[in-house]
Amino acid sequence: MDSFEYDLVVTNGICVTATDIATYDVAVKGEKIAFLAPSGSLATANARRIINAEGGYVTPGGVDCHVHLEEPALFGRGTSSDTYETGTRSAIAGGCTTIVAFAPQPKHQPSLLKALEETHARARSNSYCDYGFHLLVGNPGEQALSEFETLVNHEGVSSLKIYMTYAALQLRDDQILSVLLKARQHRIFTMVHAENGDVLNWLTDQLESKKLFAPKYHSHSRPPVLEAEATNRAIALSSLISNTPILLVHVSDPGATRRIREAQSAGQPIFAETCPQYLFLTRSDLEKPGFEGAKCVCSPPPRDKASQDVIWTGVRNGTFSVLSSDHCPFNYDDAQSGKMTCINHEHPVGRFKEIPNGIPGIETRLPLVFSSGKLALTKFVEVTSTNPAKLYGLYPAKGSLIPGVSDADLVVWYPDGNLPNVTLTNSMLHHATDYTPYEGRTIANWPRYTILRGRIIWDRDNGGVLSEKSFGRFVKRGPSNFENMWEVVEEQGEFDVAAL
Ligand code: DUC
Ligand code: ZN
Ligand code: ZN
Repeated sequence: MDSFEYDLVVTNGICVTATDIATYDVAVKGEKIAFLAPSGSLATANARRIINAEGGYVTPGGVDCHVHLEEPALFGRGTSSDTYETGTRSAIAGGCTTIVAFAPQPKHQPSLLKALEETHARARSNSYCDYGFHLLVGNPGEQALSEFETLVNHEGVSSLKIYMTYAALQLRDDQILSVLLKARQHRIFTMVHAENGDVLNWLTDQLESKKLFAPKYHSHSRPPVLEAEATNRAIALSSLISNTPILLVHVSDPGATRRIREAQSAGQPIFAETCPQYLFLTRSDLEKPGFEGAKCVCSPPPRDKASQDVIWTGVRNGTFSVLSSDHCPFNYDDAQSGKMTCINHEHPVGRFKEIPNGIPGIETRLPLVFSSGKLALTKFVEVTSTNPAKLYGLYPAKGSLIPGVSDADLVVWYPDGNLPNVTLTNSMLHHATDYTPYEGRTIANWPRYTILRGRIIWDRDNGGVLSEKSFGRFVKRGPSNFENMWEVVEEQGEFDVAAL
């Protein structure tokens, strides 16, 4: 028995939640926030450890609910370059304390539970941060649909993702309807990758017939209308199944954004996510000479500056509830399993259709957005921590600073102006990927400390990563508790085809 009153105190910080900014000291007992006290009142408390925030902001730990780690090669021939170990190490160095990653079900695998078990095996004892899984449904056959109940009631998996593109994953509209119907019955939240796969395959063939293979043609194969069409279709399918809640992931296009806003204004349970690549990159990054543009090949592709502005507005006005990383990394200079697998004698600047889709960003998400100064800090916390926690059934243990209730997951930032501007280089980052698309950007702030369940796991000035890869825990998630989503569904009643 030791005689400390608190395990940790953070004194002299400015606490920010999704609703409030105020100076408080934070007292931690065990893994939970014990209470918030008047600023400075705990500066000499009897605590095992006291952190002086020196006037810096203190935010809830980041919650990133769109992360791909160790996924088998679903996009072309590549293999994701981050394992659970390296991806979550990168997460905590960037202030993220909880992720929800994907458990992919390949088309040849009839069982979702099997896919889940295999993903558990990859993550177990290999995660620096807390984690959960979304099922990535590639084969919604009878067996998979019959397992929804077990997923949500026994496995703590309350969300899934479906794709409207990629041969390996694309679902037909009738399959999407079957998934939405089962998801509605079991209160599972469905994420949708909305791009029209058939149209983009046709456009790709057109480009290839003209010998247009370079990375920049990736964006020609996926023009904005293709995202807007699929978004509209996903919204229509959701409304057909008595307004089953869906979330459009990684939205990049103003047309899609307008359609989402319209559906939301009509009272439909349509939610949306965007990502840093649609706020900080543009099409010109894809158009860099030679193969360089491959570093920014992700889907949908980064758009133009005017689209970026619309997406920023959508984050501010609530069209987008969440801002996730969509961390999906592939090494650049790697002809075995990275971006360069598509380069050969016939295609010296590569072949865009074979470039693995995805970019790294789990560590840079919070620093880029926090430093941009483009969001009120309460909005920053809302879209990067609180809303993802609510949408994916992690709240209020995650995503807030509620005494006695919330886990002591915190980020302590440098006091404004105290950190000389950081020039971002890949060598600073903790992932296992050989580049960052944000190389050379100037960043004004960075997480100084990251704290997970009361333990300091990242101290930028004294040792960097301080924890072990076994400290992260699997979190069983309940149903979404965002804006009474499922109560509203309850009131609407179950789907009845005869009522259509
Ligand atoms: N979709 C994702 O969600 N991540 C990476 C690539 C993709 O198409
Ligand atoms: Zn996607
Ligand atoms: Zn993704």
